[in-house]
Amino acid sequence: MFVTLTEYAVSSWRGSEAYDGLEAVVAGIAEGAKQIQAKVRAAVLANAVGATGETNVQGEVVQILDTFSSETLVKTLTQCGRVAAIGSEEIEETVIVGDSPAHRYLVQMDPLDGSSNIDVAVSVGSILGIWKREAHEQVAESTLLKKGKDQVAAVYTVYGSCTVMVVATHEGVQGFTLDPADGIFRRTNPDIRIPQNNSCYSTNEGNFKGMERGTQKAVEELRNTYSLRYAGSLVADFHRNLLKGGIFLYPGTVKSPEGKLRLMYEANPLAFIVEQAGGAASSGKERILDIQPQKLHQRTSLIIGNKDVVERTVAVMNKA
Ligand code: AHM
Ligand code: MG
Repeated sequence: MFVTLTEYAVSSWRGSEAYDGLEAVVAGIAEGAKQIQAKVRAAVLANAVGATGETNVQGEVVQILDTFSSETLVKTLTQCGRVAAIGSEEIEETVIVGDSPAHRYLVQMDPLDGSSNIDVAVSVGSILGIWKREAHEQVAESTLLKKGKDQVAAVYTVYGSCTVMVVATHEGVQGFTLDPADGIFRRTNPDIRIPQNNSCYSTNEGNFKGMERGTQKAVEELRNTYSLRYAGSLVADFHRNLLKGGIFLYPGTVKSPEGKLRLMYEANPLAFIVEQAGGAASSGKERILDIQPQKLHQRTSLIIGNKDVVERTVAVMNKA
């Protein structure tokens, strides 16, 4: 029999000082994810695909489903009663929820990753990093600017051929699948460890010409060694590499040295998860989890996956 997400959360976290209230936060994410995956699957028939006509804080086109996903998770995380503040890719300012002693957690999220794949039936997902608020710590935007290594948990979901939810704490990484028969997440992938036999690399080869020479050499080496797999949704590429072994890189280019991906709600949560699963994540200059954030929406170059391959790739990048 499969352990349900609720059973896992209750047996692992209830009554523990380190994870007090995390059960409610993860239940809030699970509820939001269920609503988002239903909306994603019904979107074309419900005429809910396409752009809203607005651009987000990154200057990127906002899709109707981006806005729906952000509003849904803000609502379910607010209702869970344990979240003090939320940072969202789709919202410029920090959302302040509450500052009572019960509001112990801070969440940073990319509510719907893989925007360019929303309308074409390719996997998308949500990415969330969870930090703890110190008792009596004031809740403001700066409160959310904590290093990735201070996360207490991280979660991502994939809305693909099935809906999965991966939850990591310092106790390890657990994978759950939504049972369409009754809407319950059941644990299908206990204690995930990234397999040692790295088999693929994932990067946007179309950016090759714009890369630094060292990065080009690293990509050439990967190209000559592994199969290329690139969906164009970070969360989907990451999930495959986590389960099968692999490296994902979205490095900076000469024109955009910081790359495209966002530190607080893309790189940090996935870096926490990959490290808990035995892998590694680097910006090319330092460990992702050690970066001191300066602002909510800052970008970073990201190299993430099997530890040995990440280390070798970063070494080649920096040799030239
Ligand atoms: P998004 O959060 O707006 O969807 O953008 C991030 C996405 C990642 O999911 C993916 O890895 C990357 O952008 C793909 O970018 P590109 O099309 O430049 O390869
Ligand atoms: Mg994204």
